[in-house]
Amino acid sequence: MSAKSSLVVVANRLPVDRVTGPDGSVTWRRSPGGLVTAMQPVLSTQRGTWIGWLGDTSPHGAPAPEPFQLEDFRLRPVPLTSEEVTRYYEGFSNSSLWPLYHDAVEPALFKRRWWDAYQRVNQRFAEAAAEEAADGATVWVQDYQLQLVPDLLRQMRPDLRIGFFLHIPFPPFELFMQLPRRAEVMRGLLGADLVGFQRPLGTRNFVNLARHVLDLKTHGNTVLLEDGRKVVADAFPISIDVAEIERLAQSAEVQARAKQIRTDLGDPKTLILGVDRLDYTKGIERRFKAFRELLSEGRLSVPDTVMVQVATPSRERVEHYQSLRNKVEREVGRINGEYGQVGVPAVHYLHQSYNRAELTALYCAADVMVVTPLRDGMNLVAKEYVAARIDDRGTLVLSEFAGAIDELRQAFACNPHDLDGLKQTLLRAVRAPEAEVRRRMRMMRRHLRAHDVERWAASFLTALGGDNHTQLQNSRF
Ligand code: GDG
Repeated sequence: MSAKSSLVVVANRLPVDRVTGPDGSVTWRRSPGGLVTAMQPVLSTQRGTWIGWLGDTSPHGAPAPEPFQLEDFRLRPVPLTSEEVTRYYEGFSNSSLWPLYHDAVEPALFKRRWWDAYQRVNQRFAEAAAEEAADGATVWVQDYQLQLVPDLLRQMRPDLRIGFFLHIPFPPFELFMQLPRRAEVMRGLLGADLVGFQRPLGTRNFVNLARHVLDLKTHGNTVLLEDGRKVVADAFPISIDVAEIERLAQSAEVQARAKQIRTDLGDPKTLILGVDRLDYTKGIERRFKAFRELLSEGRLSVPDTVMVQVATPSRERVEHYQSLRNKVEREVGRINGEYGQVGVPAVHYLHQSYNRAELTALYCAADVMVVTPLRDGMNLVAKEYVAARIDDRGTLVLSEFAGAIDELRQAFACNPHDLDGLKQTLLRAVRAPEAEVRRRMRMMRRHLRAHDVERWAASFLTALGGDNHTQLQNSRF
């Protein structure tokens, strides 16, 4: 066995984007993202390895691409066939687990062959981790696509410290019990020493389910397994690279671009912004409906107020996402048809991906940011918007169903299911007096600066590795 790294990160995707040269040659560039930024310092000091999929497909039985070095990282690709992408990724992960874990806002679909692929692919990731990890190493497994990895890995390598972090909500008993393979999923997660969630609610749901699905003893946040091993569950709210966003927001280019965006929009009094992956959990339709009703009642009007909605393309081969796109685009057409003017649409809808600088310029240009998910693990967009507001201006309308609401207490909180309430909140955010706007934004920025993504990673790894942690567990029984 080639035991190498004292820290291994296992995630569905490697943190790289494919770059195709003019001659057709393929190279890889580090993709921007909070997780990779947070992990970089620890990975580089600990000869770390990141295991994940490159995002392409390989023919069945083809040899796995060789591990490679990218900047400070060692990357170990895990190959997937196109059938596995369909069944493991688009199927079980994104058509069964994703909707079920998000309050079943769309019905979760289950197919037995999806589960078989999910198991097979989780086994492959676990084997790769077992090969890469040094004796007694720490392995940190990420997210819902890989919930079986902790236990599979523990069976192969009982010497490892294994952590798992779930980026999305962990559902309550009533929903989780629908999962045909609920016991296997719980067993998979319980292979970890530490299971992390975004919110305390996820922790509570998990500990409850360990009791009810597997009949295990629990004490506070700790689950006691039959063999005496203890698993701790806890909340570790994820964050963003605050310094990086502030640096972008301070740059002359981004500031000039923010001005230009407002000019291009006809210098509206109020620019309302939404930025989301085009996903049915994000409540995009709810906010359009609220905006349309406010326009129809004359409480907002074009061209004084315009809305920009970035809807980044996502999971386009999954059926729920295709029908969502149709519904959203029909609604945009309806709003613009009824309330737009020549040269001034009411909603500027952008079904495209942008670079970080352009996103930051949009955050800086906005007066009101609307983040209205029906359920969301955290929502980093809300945090990025706050970090970008180095001028202490701009208001944030934030759903009570996003994990971020626990920390961004000065946002204008809304229940996106309550349309009248959402309209009221949106109006309050549009009309908030400047002194109040600044006070709210200042407090949220202060919180974020003290709680960035580096701190998140450090607190998880400390909890996973620290002796204190083990002592704490032992003292509870
Ligand atoms: C999952 C959980 C949890 C968006 N459009 C573009 C772009 N983005 C970036 C945003 C932000 C990220 O994507 C989206 O993060 P969110 O947190 O908002 O949502 P999910 O993708 O659903 O993430 C979520 C998160 O994991 C982390 O744990 O917060 O609850 O669902 O960073 O800026 N980035 C670029 N171009 C775009 O067009 N470059």
